[in-house]
Amino acid sequence: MTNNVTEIPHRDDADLERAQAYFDDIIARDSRIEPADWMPEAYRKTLTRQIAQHAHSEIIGMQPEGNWITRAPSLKRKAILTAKVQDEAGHGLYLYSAAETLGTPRDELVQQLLDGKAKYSSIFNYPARTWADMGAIGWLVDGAAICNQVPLCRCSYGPYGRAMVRICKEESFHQRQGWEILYTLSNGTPAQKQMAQDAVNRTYGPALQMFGPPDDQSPNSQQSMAWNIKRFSNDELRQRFVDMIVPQAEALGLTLPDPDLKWNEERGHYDYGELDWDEFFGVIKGHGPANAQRLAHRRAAHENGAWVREAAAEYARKQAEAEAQTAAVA
Ligand code: FAQ
Repeated sequence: MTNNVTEIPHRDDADLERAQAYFDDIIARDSRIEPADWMPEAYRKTLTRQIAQHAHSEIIGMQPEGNWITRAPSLKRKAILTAKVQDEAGHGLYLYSAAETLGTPRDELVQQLLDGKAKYSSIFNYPARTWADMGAIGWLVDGAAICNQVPLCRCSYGPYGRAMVRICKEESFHQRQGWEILYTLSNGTPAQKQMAQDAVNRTYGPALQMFGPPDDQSPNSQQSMAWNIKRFSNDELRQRFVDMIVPQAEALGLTLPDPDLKWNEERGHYDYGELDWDEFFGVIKGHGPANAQRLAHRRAAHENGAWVREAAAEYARKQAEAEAQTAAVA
């Protein structure tokens, strides 16, 4: 759904009220806000925060798997993993573009990440210890990402919702390839099966925490849901994910490391145990096992890429100069 809405310039209080009423009407009709539309500053701010954090997560999220490309066990596995990591880079780029439409330039957003001021997903602050982690990341991390992101395809902000459609399609392939790695290991030697189980044990809790803090500790959820940015609360999506992965784990022949996990007939959902929220809040404050390493690596990659940015800027300058000269002659 799109609107052919043009920006309503607001000059006085009455104009502002009309603009706000127009915005409220678009949200009430479950239609879409586009970059040129008027929007409340708080809406712009929360979207810039969420989309930029999401973009940073995709970019930092390349590291745990990127580390394993040279150690993939076959040419086929290497090709698949390379393609997946490249997809994540692409997701980061669409998302920075979507965030830029809200008015903050990409280099400013990237600088916030490099300065350690912007958050990115907690999950990427854990090391990937064995090849089986590639399976667990694909199955559980991409699986959680899909569960969280499919509803975002209906986000009220047009550029974000549209970017999510393609991202979700690619994440589905990522989840399948992870599941298939684990399935192969689980049906391999006892040592391979144990490696798969250990990776699932490591990844399960942090993957469930990707959905964010519990609803009663989530300061942004209520307003984001009222604005149709988020469609479900953190706990609702976490529950949906748990219900989805329990039968998948059974099909894999692996167990999920939660003694409290059991079907609740009355609720029609699986009950699951309390997660370690102290650990989560520590990780998002920068104290996870790999936070420092991830940021150091990103800063080094950014510095190494300086010459590309300089060359692109110089090329653009020369093109503009040539166009200006042509225009002056004509
Ligand atoms: N990690 O009030 P809420 C992927 C922050 S992409 C770190 O509940 P909100 C693909 C939150 O930002 C994974 N920080 O916040 C892939 C807020 O910060 P503030 C990323 C977290 O926004 C796979 C504060 O805590 N996905 O995996 C986390 O309403 C494999 C309070 O929280 C997205 O970004 C966390 N887990 O809900 C790539 C999806 N949770 O206010 C490579 C889009 C919360 O201090 C390899 N984002 N925080 O700045 C969202 O859906 C939402 O932003 C939530 C958080 C659900 C993440």
